[in-house]
Amino acid sequence: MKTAFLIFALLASNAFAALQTVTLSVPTMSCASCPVTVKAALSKVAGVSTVKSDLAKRQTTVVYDDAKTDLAALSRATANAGFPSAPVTASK
Ligand SMILES: [Cu+2]
Repeated sequence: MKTAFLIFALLASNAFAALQTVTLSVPTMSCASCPVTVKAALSKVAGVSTVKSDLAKRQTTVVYDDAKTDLAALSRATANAGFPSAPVTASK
């Protein structure tokens, strides 16, 4: 029963794996070089395809493959670079 569920979950996650777009609020971005650091950190995460930072809004929009990474990993990446972040919106 458990194994069957696991196999189903694996199949389902592959079938529905898709690019996700999330906007992260990065409140500590304060100068022109901050978004560069944030972008570099996010770009290193496997599965991330596009990173766009908006310094004025202190937000970064990330396009990622949800089969390879997740929101927690993205937040961890920015936090490790010195910029804690939190999702503003998440859409499919
Ligand atoms: Cu800065």
